[in-house]
Amino acid sequence: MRIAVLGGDGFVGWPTALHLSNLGHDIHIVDNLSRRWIDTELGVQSLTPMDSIQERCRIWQEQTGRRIHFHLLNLATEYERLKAWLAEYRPDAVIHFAEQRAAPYSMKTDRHKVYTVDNNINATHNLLAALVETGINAHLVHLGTMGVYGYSTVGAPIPEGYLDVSIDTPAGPREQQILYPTRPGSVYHMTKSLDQIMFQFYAQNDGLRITDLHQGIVWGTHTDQTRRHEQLINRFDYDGDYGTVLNRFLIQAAIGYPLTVHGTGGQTRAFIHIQDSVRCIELALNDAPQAGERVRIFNQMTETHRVRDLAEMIARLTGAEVAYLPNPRKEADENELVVKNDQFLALGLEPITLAEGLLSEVVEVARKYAHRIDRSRVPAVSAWTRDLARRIEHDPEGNRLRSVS
Ligand code: USQ
Repeated sequence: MRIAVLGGDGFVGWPTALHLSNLGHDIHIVDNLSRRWIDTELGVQSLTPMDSIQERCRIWQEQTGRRIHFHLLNLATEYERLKAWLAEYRPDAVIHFAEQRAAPYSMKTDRHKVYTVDNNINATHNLLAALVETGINAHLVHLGTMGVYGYSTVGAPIPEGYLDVSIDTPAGPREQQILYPTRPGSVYHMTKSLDQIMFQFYAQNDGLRITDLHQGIVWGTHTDQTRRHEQLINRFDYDGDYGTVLNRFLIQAAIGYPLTVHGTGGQTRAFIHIQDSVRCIELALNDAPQAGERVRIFNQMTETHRVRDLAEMIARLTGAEVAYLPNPRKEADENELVVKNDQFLALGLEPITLAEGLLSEVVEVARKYAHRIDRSRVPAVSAWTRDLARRIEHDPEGNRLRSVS
């Protein structure tokens, strides 16, 4: 297949491009390199040293003989170029990762909220309009998030996208399936909730073939392909805005930094290893809906964990100290979370779970590149409201946070 990987320079996009190229697909990365620019804005860098996207593609070709093409294009602002690109390259499938993906970044200031909405909503809508206009009938696979559901199960497992409801009508109860009601917890998660509505409309109105993957928190850094060469290494975010919880705990353990649990750590979240993430995308690509079908939704996660249990497990493994900090986010202190993921299991996914070996691999990567870590960028300083911001005064090492925010 000819596959466009939009956002193919990012944390999941890059290993996905390699995984699919390795399977023999013709891969075209389309990216505006905004994630690299955000690193510059924030004054942080990936823990792992990343080469330019062109250099990464060159090394991949040298290693495997397979070519990955790169196209510099901004989906959100260059609609005509996007349309022309699709008309010229006519991909069979489009994988859409090209969105600002960090909840804390989306909540930093009003400017970051506006940027996240402008970028994510325009990117998705431009893509949908351009797919209709060019009539190329490509299967669109979108990286959504488990966060569209909110994180409360109200006692029942979270289904894969659609909820069975019974509505009282004058003629008696009527059964229906509706999109699971969204309950985003950040501006970023809100954009993914809005994406769902756009997908529903374009599938119903124009017969676009769309799969939406509601992914949990990705952990790990290497996949089989990124391990092949030092310069194919994946990015690894450790900072308070882009670093995600399990990977952050692992690097914190590696550098002797207290594990930064927000609040009581009673938050339960869904997780998936990066290797499973790329495998799920392959499985979803091979299971495309037909034109006229509703959006196919998968829960792309393999297990759920409570934040404090993860911290305590890593503390046991590594001897790290655990710090319980005021939570900068507005979120439930404690929640139960049960999630269905039957569809990927039925397609043959064999989940990688939190095995000690894979956890230690991340700690080893972190130790190797520890000299690249700026400790002052480890604390999470983006607060969801002004009131919460007032509570975030010191980092776990006792330094005043205002000096680094
Ligand atoms: N947390 C800590 N300590 C930290 C960092 C986070 O206790 O140092 C807590 C947070 O307060 C939150 C939980 O861990 O309760 C998860 O935070 P996170 O930063 O790991 O994940 P999140 O902000 O939800 O976002 C990440 C990805 C996003 C993806 C989402 C999937 O950045 O792109 O959509 O995970 S999900 O969480 O299932 O919605």
